[in-house]
Amino acid sequence: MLVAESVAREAAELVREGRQGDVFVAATKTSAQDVVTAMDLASEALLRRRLAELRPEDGILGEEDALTPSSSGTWWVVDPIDGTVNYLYGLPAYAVSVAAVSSPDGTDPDPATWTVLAGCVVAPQDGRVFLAGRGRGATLDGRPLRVNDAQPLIACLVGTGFGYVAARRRAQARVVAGLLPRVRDIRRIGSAALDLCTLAAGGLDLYYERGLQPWDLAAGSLVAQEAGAVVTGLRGRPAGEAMTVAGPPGRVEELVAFLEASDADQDS
Ligand code: LIP
Repeated sequence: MLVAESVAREAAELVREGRQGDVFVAATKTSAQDVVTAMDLASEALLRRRLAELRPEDGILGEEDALTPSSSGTWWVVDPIDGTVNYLYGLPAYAVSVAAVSSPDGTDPDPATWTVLAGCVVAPQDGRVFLAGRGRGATLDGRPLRVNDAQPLIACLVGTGFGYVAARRRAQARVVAGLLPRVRDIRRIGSAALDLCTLAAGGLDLYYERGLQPWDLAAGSLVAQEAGAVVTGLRGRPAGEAMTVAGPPGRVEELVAFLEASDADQDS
């Protein structure tokens, strides 16, 4: 936990300072809307450098650079800026996310099989620090976190997000259109890490999203679980790229059932 918090804070300070000036798009990925800024690259370079110094035997899986191998069975899964579009537009909902995970028999880190050991999500704009250790609870700025008690679905504030590719967004629009009349309201924060941490802090009742990458999910999923949330996929599968659903036991099942019936894990 100490290493996760230390390096996440360092990268968050770099990212915060970088927002004082102009922010430019350095590259795009899956579509013209899927942007990378120079600060994404600088933040991940800092995270990789510091983790190599502090934990040289561990591997690193990051959003912007290649997987580095692990000789310890532990990997660091990092998102240098989660919520890059918000960062580009100067909107406050972006975060640095750092998690330590172990994989069975040294296989590469995969949300379907990994065990998240520690996670830290730092919101550079306002300095919030979300921190969790496996079996050690979750905190926001040192204060314990607990998810909201299960509410009837119609009373639930539900977070979600949308992909960068038009075909997926069309399918996601169909799903959210069916859900909206069934819930209190929808919030689209723009950072999966902050969605999961906001759920842990009681700012959302439920969260779901299709298309999360390992680095979007790793730290925030542990913060949510350690705050009492169930974090899962659909059809008995673990949370991952196909679908991630999070919420209190006794309510999350109803959202899972709706998403399964809506084929929300498909792009058709
Ligand atoms: C973002 C996710 C968010 C999703 C966005 C984007 P990025 O990650 O955290 O949940 O809705 O489309 O994928 O690209 O800012 O690291």
